[in-house]
Amino acid sequence: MSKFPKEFVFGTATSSYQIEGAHDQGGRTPSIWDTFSKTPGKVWNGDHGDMACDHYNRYKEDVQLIKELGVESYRFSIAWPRIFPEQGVYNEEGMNFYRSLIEELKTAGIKPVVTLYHWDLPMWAYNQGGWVNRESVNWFLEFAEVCFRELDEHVDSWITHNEPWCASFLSYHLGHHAPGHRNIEEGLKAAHHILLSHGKAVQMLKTQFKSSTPVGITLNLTPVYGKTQSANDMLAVNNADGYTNRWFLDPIFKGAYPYDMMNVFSNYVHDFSFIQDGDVATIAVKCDFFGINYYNRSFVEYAGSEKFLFVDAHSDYEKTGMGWDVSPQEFKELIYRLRVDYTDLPIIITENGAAYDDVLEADGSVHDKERTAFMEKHIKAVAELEEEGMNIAGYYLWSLLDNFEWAFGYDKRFGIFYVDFDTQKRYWKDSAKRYRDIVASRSIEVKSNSVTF
Ligand code: GBH
Repeated sequence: MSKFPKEFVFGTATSSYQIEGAHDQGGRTPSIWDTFSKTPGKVWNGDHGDMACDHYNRYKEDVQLIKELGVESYRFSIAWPRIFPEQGVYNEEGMNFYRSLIEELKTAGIKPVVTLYHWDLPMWAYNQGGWVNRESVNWFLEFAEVCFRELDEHVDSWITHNEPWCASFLSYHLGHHAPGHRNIEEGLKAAHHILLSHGKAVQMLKTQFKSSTPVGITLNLTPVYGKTQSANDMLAVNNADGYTNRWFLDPIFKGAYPYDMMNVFSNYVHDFSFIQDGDVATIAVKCDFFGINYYNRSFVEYAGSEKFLFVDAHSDYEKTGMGWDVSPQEFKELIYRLRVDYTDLPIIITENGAAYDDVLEADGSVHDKERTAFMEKHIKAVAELEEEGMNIAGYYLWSLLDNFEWAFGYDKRFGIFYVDFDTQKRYWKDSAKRYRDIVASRSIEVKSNSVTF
């Protein structure tokens, strides 16, 4: 049995567009996700976030669920178009929603961890080029400034950005996420401006506001493994690792983009002048913790020089409902590597979880065995990392509620609470009960036979 230390924080996480709904309430204007999800063919079944979990109107009920779950902390994000519905126009009513939410959390004894940007870029910003335009750094700073000014004294930790890889490459290069562009130069520019806005926001919080609230950034990291040990497959591994992990880790922790990837990208992009002198030093600003969202390892192979960098290979691992490899051992290996190659900052697992096809029984129960086992394996891995001195400061389960799973709409359920999207009723899944027990005992004992270490 593994015990968690007193200071270790258990939590659960969500994001604004995925749960809030109320798309036209409180002065909010559309974000790129409103537009993208209403563009035919972009999101499964034509789903969108107009209603989502209606959390904007039901946040009190949801805070009660978090309280009953017994976790110490809740991570959520702020919808930028609620705060600045138009460029330069601050909307107090939007801010009031987050003030009320935070007040409710505090009353329930739950620590708010706030992400500034979890992908809902206002359309007014997109209409001027979005993250591809270097001006986006200033737009973001204006947004960050009012959030810091209004909320800093009530917030436990700030996260500037959630998963810059998704907000840039997946959105502007691969086109799977809003705004759905397919242009590598745009992807690189978006990534750079997002990282730069992170560095500048951290500087602003620390110098202008003289705040001591811990601040960090969250990356999605995917440890990469090759189908074989052949030189070609190892090249694919290096490319995949460079594309998904190092392009973000290196500027943040080493103050330089990885030269090998710069070289690879220069086959596609010929002008890197968007990376200006001094930018990378700003990106490398010292933070107080490092956030990681961990879902799966990736398994790749080389597919010929005409293909882009690498392709996904078939792996015989057990899969989640997303088709992602269940890979807690690789999660541990990722942390070891970060400790050797990158940072000794406290690491917070700001997301970990899994989607499965859940069945709501007539009596209101949901027996989500697989999700429960997934959660146990990963929490056990965290406990072991803790015991090995890896300095993991917290673990946030993704997600509190079934919600709008981006390009997959409502088809994929990540919640530990089941949401009936017709009635908006919430139900405890078995995984939520198990998580409640783990948090209450602050220890993990894995009973299920399917869990092996
Ligand atoms: C997170 O992103 C988001 O922060 C959150 O909003 C979202 O709901 C949640 O995860 C669940 O998806 O094809 O095997 O290479 C997830 C980031 C990045 C995880 C890409 C899976 C690649 C899978 N994802 N990654 S694979």
